[in-house]
Amino acid sequence: MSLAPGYSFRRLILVGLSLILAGAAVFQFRPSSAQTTGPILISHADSTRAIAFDSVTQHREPFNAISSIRFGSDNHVRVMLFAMNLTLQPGDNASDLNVEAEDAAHNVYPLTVEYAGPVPNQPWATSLVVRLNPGMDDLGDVLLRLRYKNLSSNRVRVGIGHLGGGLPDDEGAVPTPGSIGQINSGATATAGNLTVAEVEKIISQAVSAAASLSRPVTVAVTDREANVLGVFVMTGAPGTTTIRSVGTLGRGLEGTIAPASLAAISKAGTGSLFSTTGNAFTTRTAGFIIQEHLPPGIDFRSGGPLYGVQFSSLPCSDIKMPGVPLGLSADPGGLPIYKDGVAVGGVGIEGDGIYTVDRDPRDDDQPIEELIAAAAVRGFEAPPLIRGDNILVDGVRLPYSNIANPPAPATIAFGSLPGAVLGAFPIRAAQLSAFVPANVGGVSGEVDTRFFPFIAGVSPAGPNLLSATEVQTIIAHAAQQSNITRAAIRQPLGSNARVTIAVVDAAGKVLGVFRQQDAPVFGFDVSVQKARTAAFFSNATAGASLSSAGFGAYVSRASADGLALGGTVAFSDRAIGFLHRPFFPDGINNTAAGPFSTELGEWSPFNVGLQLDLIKTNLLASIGGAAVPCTSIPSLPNGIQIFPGSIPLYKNGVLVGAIGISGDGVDQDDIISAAGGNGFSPSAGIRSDQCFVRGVRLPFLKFPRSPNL
Ligand SMILES: [Ca+2]
Ligand SMILES: [Ca+2]
Repeated sequence: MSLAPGYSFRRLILVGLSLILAGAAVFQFRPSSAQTTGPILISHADSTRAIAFDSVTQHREPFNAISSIRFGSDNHVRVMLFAMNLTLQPGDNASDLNVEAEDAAHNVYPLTVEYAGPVPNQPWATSLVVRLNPGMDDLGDVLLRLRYKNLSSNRVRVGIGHLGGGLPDDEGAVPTPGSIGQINSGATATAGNLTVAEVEKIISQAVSAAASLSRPVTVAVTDREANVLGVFVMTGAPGTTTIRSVGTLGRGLEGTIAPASLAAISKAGTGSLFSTTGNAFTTRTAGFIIQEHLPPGIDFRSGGPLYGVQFSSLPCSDIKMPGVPLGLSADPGGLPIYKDGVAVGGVGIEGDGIYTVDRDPRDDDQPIEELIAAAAVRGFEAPPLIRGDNILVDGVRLPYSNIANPPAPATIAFGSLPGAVLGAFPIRAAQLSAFVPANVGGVSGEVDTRFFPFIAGVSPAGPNLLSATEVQTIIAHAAQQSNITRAAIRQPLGSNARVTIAVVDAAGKVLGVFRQQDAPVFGFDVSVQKARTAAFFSNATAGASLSSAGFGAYVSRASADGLALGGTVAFSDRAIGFLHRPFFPDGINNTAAGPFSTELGEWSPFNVGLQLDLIKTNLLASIGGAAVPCTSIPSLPNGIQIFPGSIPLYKNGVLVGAIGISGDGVDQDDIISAAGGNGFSPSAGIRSDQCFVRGVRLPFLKFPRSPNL
């Protein structure tokens, strides 16, 4: 290996980028072309410590000035730093930049800048490779300053030899994450930054493409958190769509007729809620990961990792408000919207009269709705690196969109488009975010103030309640584990997971929710669903609650499989999901369904079994405008979830609640659940993996191999 110029800079830059983006959920920063203010060296969100790592080994600080291994023509160590507000004038290059380090004794070390270049897809950020001075021994913290001509940056802190010591921060020094302070503006932050003009442009591009194809459709645009920013109905567009996949017509939601506008909103919202600066997913991606096999159609493979996610962020939810009308969508034709590499919303197209799931990922079908959605997002595309088709799950490449070359007819002016804006959904800009910045356990993130500060549980009554301090500890431990867990669904490779962490008490009351910076928003609702599912099924009242709510048939089926649902078993969501598949064991063809699932003959993603049956009545009522919880069971107000990422919590052998995690791969969600629940775990003897159903051991948790960064 040699440190030739350009050595893997792109990969290194992208590793650093993921760190920068810890502070970049809400911002818009445009460097001026004529630079008059100094550059800004980027720090972590909660300190003046630099975002920095060894440019060869990618190790983080502390750094030694001299490498024990000779990678190139010398053994000096190079460190990668990042700057904002730095625009080199034509003809200038790295040699016009200087970095100096000052130690505790006020010795100043000039450092050579060997490389300066833009960060891919982040034109506001510059990456720098700086060669350390061999005279820098075990100094502890030094303060680094960047100079460009007569302009000087802030100073950031880096540990040489060891962390700590060094000079105090400069007077007035503040953290400088990729945000210029707007990250701290709290309640004034918006859910992405789409403007009215941009919403109109996206709709115009969609409608112009649809008109050129003579296919009138309904177009919806949503912001980062799935607030509707406008719905446009073309003249002649079908007013309704029919929910239909495999399975028996009339069962579950199969055959249900829904307004096309609500389908379009659900598709746009899915693009919004699934996508981040680290991954861009579409409704086609969603359809791939919710079916009875992964990949769909491949026998003897277990179900999709997000099996059941379609029934989350529902309009009846008490957590994600507003929800998406039909839940998350798997009907191709919903794409995320990006600006400068940042996820800012989604667009959804409905117009073919069917709301479905792609059952065959092999045929490269190009549905009209997906063609039009791809035309809509021209100029707002997701960065190629983070698209679903650059993300592999268990070695399987996820789909993104089947449209490589969207139609691009001349764009008709918004005011001349054939059709009208739907009165209920006028055009508007990105809405206020439901989240405000917060830091838990040293980890940056966001909270909904309804669920922060964290509170104590109220169930079960008695001495074993979770205290607010314990909830804080549990969530902090989970966040700290997530920060060191290698992400499954984020680019660049080597990023850490970003998840939402929820803790509930034994009756499903939310005690706290913390969303890591840039965690996908769908996990907000799902993390609570997962926690409530573990608490509910592990509770002594589970069977009785289901029976009294009219779902006794499922209790009987569980009983026939030897499961009493009476509080003697600690059920993780991985276990409940395993019992809620149309095959038992999961994915094994020619077997009977699990006790909570529809049998395969009438099964579909719209007729899954208990999960849907619990919510069906109230979901349909809420789509019609009723203000009702998703189920009639008080401890399950936003329904249950049936893919992994939660465990029940115990004190002194008493069930006190559960923790739920959502946002990355499900094995990652499991290990983060376990870390959060450490000290409150069920005793080994009552875990679900001590149970056998039809001779098969149930799972409890599954961790990723070599999980940590
Ligand atoms: Ca459709
Ligand atoms: Ca297909």
